[in-house]
Amino acid sequence: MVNLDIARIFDEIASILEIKGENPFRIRAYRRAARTIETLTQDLKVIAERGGVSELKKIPGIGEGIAKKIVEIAQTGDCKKHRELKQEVPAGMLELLKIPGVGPKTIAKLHEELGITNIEELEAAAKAHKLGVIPGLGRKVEENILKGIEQYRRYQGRVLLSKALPYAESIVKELKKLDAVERITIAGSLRRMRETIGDIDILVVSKRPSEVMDAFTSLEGVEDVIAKGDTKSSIVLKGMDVDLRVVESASFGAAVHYFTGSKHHNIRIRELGVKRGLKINEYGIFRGEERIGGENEEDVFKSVGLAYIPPELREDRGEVEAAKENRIPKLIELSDLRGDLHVHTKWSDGKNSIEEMAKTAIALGYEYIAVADHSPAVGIAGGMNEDKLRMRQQEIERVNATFDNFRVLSSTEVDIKSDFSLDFPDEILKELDVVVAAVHSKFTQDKDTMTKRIITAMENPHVDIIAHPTGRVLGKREPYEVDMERLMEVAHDTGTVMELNSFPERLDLNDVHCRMAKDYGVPIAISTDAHDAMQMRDVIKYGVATARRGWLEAKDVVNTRGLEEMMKMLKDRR
Ligand code: DGT
Ligand code: CA
Ligand code: CA
Repeated sequence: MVNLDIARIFDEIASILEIKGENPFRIRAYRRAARTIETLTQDLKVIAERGGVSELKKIPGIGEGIAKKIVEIAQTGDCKKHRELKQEVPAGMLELLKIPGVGPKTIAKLHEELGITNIEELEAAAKAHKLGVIPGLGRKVEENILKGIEQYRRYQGRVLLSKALPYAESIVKELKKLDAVERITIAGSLRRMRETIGDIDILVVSKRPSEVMDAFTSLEGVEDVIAKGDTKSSIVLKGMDVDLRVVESASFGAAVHYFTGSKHHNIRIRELGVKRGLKINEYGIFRGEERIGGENEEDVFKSVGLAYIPPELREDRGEVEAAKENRIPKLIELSDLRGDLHVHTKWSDGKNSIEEMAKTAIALGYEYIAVADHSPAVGIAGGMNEDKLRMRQQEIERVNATFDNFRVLSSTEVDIKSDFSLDFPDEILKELDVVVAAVHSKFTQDKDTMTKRIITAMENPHVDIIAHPTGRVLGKREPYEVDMERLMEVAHDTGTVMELNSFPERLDLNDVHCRMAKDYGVPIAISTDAHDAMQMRDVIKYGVATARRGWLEAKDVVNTRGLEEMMKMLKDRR
């Protein structure tokens, strides 16, 4: 149980209470606790084990009742209240909560007025225009619900990379402890670092598979064992399906290649094999009946005359052709990064001070960060007014005076307003080291308007970077409509950098857009948008993974440069 799991339990308790129309104060208490826990920098389980209820109660937003539940969850991995509540509402109604734009209040209303208890009933009612007449809902809501259902179905069964990766890594760590495990690796879409993952695939070499399978199916947190055999077992863990395959040593490389996929990539490789009279499958590389290779993954590529292709590129998007002609890029790595050009501090909605963010950045080996606190229009995010901005400048200077080889750059994430204007005047923007501009409102403007809105920002000579250029939030908000090719043209012409926001639910630009940027010669800033120091450390790997999937090399990314060269790239307007 990690903090996020505990927060999820309290959120679900709050939602069920809300569906049932219970006391709003209790509901709010659970929600507040969930928000607190989500952003907590220490491990709740550790606190609960060390200090019990009394220490937990010291955390703001956590009262006696909730503290007790945290102790219960820490000790038993389960919460009785949560389990009981879940039995009081139909499972289908709880599933409705996962539809973007449908909250507990709406669910309660839909149930009361129309007796709706699941997605199918909701969809039918919306299509028959029965929701429009319910007070407080209306036609617009009806439309949004239908869109939400469609979106939910598209993501159904898939989880974010950032959810799957830590669990997969901990499974690998556990199984590695077994003597029976000779080699082990993650495969599938997770190894390719796709932004969402259908199921986790793990491969093991062992001469004693039943021992491995026993350990696998009895891992802590296993919710269900779907299949258990000597070569393959499947479990459900934290709501995710996990497949484990045990193969023999001589097949390992071939199996890793096969189960890493993608399927389309595999088909291309197999076809190349056929042309050379080879049979390539998950057991090895064969000429007739004879196995001629397959112990290591490299064998597969060599056997068909290709250079090694990194997993992130294996989507049949031209990587086979590139490998044939020795044009596989030298993909960017985490260690290439020398700074972060988009972080928040306490001066807007961040949790850490400038100094704390700087020290963490130094520990990461960075040479600079740009503190890009929000502008006034983003009120809910504690946007700074001009006075606050000036006060912050003094603190930046004070902090910078304490460092020799590190620089805090003063920056803002200035809002691009729906009337195309920027939320700070030019006189303010020109004083800042770095200006990051982004859209935070009116996501529904039409494509031409939105494109023009962002282009207008790019044309402002003070704007250096466009943050999260499509505004998407995976599974929650679709990207707004925008002409990406046009944006790339203008970014190129104006010398504007495009951000790759590393937040796992954003990854915006996405992999395909990154590659488009490279084709247009538009540099990318891989930034975290971190709201605390831990995030700055933890989410950057998802940005780098997406950049790799977008074929980016270190030279395509501005923040692989040292301070001076990076600033020169930002300021060199064409
Ligand atoms: P996911 O789990 O939906 O995120 O995506 P993957 O790519 O992990 O797909 P999965 O788990 O169904 O299968 C793992 C890999 O196994 C897949 O990437 C390629 C390989 N594979 C599965 N089925 C086939 C197939 O019918 N033909 C070929 N050539 N490869 C397959
Ligand atoms: Ca998979
Ligand atoms: Ca699978």
